Amino acid sequence: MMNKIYLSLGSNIGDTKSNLDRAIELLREKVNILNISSYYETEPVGYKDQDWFLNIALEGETDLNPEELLKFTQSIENKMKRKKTIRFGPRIIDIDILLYEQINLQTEDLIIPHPRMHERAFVMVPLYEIAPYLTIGNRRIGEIIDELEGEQIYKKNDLDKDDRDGEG
Ligand code: PH2
Ligand code: MG
Ligand code: MG
Repeated sequence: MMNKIYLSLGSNIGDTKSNLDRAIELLREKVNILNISSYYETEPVGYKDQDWFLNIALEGETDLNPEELLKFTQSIENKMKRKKTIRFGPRIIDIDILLYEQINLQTEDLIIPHPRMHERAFVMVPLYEIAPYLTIGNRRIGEIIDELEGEQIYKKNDLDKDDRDGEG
């Protein structure tokens, strides 16, 4: 049985676009990817003294359970040589589980829905692009975005997107 999931990916070290694309390709081993947002250039949140991020959201389905999915996303981060640095600091790749079916889960290393997702434009805006009908808790995603504090976030132009999709 396939389970619907939503992930947030981010990168702010090196060739950020290639990093996201590599992570997407690695995810395909165990996740059937259904939809990928545009790329967004986003102001760093949490720890300001670092480069801007490139962020995307994606929708997929998987047979992995939440814990297995976490292990799998962490194995990709490790394969891409992500280094442990400060919390909210710079990283080659970050893959966060946002939603897993309708599950609410809280363990030592995993909380679903992602506990900070609704505060972050760099998560919510890409997610809204691919799943505008979603509700988180019992609030519509569009409504949550309307109340965000105006972090800077810019959709990369469509030329770049065509290039990624191989449609250009
Ligand atoms: N990730 C963080 C901390 N801050 N800021 C932006 N703009 N994008 C991110 O992906 C991001 C962040 C921790 O994972
Ligand atoms: Mg993160
Ligand atoms: Mg993370």
